[in-house]
Amino acid sequence: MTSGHLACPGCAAPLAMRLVLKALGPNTIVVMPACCWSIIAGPWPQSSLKVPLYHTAFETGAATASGIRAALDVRGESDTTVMVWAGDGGTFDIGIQALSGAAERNEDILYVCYDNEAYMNTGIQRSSATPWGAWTTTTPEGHPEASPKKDMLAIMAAHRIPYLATATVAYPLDLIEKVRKAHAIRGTRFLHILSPCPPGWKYADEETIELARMAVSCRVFPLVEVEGGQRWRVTLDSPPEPVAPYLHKQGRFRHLTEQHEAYIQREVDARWEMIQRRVRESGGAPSDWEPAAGIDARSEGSQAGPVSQEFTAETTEDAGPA
Ligand SMILES: Cc1ncc(C[n+]2csc(CCOP(=O)(O)OP(=O)(O)O)c2C)c(N)n1
Ligand code: SF4
Ligand SMILES: [Mg+2]
Repeated sequence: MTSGHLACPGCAAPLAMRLVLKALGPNTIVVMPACCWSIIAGPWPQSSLKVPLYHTAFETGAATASGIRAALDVRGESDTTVMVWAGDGGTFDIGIQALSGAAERNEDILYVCYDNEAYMNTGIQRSSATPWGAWTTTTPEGHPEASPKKDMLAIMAAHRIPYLATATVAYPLDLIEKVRKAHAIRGTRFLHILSPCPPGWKYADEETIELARMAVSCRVFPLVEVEGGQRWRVTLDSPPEPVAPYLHKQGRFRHLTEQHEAYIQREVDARWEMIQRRVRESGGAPSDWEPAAGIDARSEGSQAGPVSQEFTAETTEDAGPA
């Protein structure tokens, strides 16, 4: 990736791409459904990406990548990485059918979702990755997001793909290490990168890295990896910070009351406990980690129920300090 991209100032998404490509190297083909990055790359031939970039329809990221993979295999080019680079809308919502199909077939692709928690390219509409209580243009003040963020990690783990992980731009070494692991594995690999967006989340441009760091430290976005759908590991842990300061930094949450914040804190704590349970069930941090041998590297996984509650009057009344 070169300079000259077209992202807004402070956008985390170009940094995420630069780190991922640094770890993957030039023998990479990028498949990109419609998203902010379709614009960020810039128009050909001035694209800021110096690897082949295939712009594709919104719902077809994983299907297009599967086809390119098959064509490369016919040509004997098995070393080329085929990477889908999609937003949360293109992954959690409209692209999930193609993604689920590819994961179930264990296609030999790397799927990266950079998650800015809304449809940013078209003007900040909510997606199923938008967190509960957040403002967007389709969940305006008075009617904030009423569903919990879809648990994509659990959904992908249930597909028992060889490798999946969460990462964010505030921890570049953790991110690069995960991409390297994914690169060494064949089969479907999924990387979920939290990607703060200043205009969408409504914060100052220079606070992107700090917000990404806070999302991890308050456990809104834990850094984990899952091997074979079964072996869960937290890759970065520290004493938890409260969620409220993270919320207060973002204009999209400014309408929330203390009760709402307390409710979000309880949801975050409950999800963290679910992740801890999975880590314990899978025997804790695997010390004998080895790249999976190949596309048959599947194993049985465990499943847990989602954590959810409607944004209702009852929620507001019930909510209180945990
Ligand atoms: C089938 C279809 N519906 C709608 C659109 C319009 N569209 C283009 S980008 C986009 C938003 C993508 O959101 P997301 O995947 O989260 O990526 P972001 O823009 O946030 O980076 C939408 C709705 C489209 N291109 N194709
Ligand atoms: S709208 Fe957000 S995600 Fe899109 S380019 Fe701007 S800062 Fe990045
Ligand atoms: Mg998005």
